[in-house]
Amino acid sequence: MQKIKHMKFNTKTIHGGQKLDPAYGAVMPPIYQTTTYAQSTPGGHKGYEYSRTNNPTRNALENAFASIENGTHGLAFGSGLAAIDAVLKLLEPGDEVISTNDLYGGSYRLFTSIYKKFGIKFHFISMKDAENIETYINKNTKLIWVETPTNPLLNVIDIKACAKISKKHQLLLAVDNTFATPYLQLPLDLGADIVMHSATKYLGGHSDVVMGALIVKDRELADKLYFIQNASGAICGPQDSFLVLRGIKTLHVRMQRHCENAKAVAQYLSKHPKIENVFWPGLENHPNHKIAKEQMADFGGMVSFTTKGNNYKEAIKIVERLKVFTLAESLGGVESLAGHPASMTHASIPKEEREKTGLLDSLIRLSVGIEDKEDLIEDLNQAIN
Ligand code: P1T
Repeated sequence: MQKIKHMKFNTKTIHGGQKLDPAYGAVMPPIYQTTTYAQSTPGGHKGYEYSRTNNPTRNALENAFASIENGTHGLAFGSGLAAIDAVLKLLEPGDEVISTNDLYGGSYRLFTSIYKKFGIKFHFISMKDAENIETYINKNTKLIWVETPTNPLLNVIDIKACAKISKKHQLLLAVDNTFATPYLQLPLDLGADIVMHSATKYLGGHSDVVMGALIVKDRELADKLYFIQNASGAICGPQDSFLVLRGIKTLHVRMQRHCENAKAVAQYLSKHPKIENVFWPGLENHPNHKIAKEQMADFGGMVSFTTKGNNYKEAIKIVERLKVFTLAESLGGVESLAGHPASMTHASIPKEEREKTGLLDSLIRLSVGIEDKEDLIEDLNQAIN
């Protein structure tokens, strides 16, 4: 039995969807490291048959996912890309997808290198103005794929406006909520049908797990996705489920500090004479600052910037000189990371495509951690100067 019915967000991160352990009263769900479950007679079991289909530790996490995103059903996968893959398996050859043109390079690679050859057509478009989506809708369109804020340029897309369009044309709207997390924005409340996460990032929060999540609020859609999850089998293990469940319990306190530190870093970079552009939705000159203010509770922990004159070599030198920030792929952990998207996370997008969206060779992406902000700024200062 769920502890209490109507919880506020911070309470949900700790208790949402959780049941007290009936066996010994363990406060955390046990790690059910088991493949299979004894049956007294064929089909005579306690709700669990085989751990690809269902596992109590994974279920505890999936219930937490559903709770924090205001959904009714959560599903955990072996990676963020496995979660996206499950959504795409809802489609059939001939179907069309309209996607944000600025998105994680691995999502782009999955769309173009795997699903294109199965006859799915993708339109990568700017959604800074959501009305642009309607231009690309035809009778084959089935799915709108939105990442907001986008990786790595931190564009913000109006989810409510996208939902209005998806509902008008009876399309599915999926939102990759990895950068924002439910602490900052709740896409299902804004009208989305599917929320997706690379739980590897802020939900896990400690750079020790690779995992994906889907959350929905419709029974029929949930059943289709559960079928795909079981039939394709890209699940995560019980140990990883436990770790991400533990991570979620501090999501709200971590996010608060990520946002506070990112604000200080973005303000510092904005004033630096060697920096050309700073991308952070909380800056008043951010092109979608107004939408960000409306749909997000704060502006997140990711900050990107370019050097003056789009100087590639200078950007590489900066990331190499950093000492507190670690040069590494990924984001959303407690420690600060820096990346060079053009040669790292977004290298799978052709250069011409990258540059069309503004992803320049001098772009540096920071995942601002929860260290002392003074140390982070001092580190950036020594690396840039
Ligand atoms: O890495 P994985 O858990 O499979 O998640 C893929 C993914 C999906 N969506 C977004 C917005 C992401 O940022 C990612 C993964 N991103 C990185 C590894 C990165 O460094 O940007």
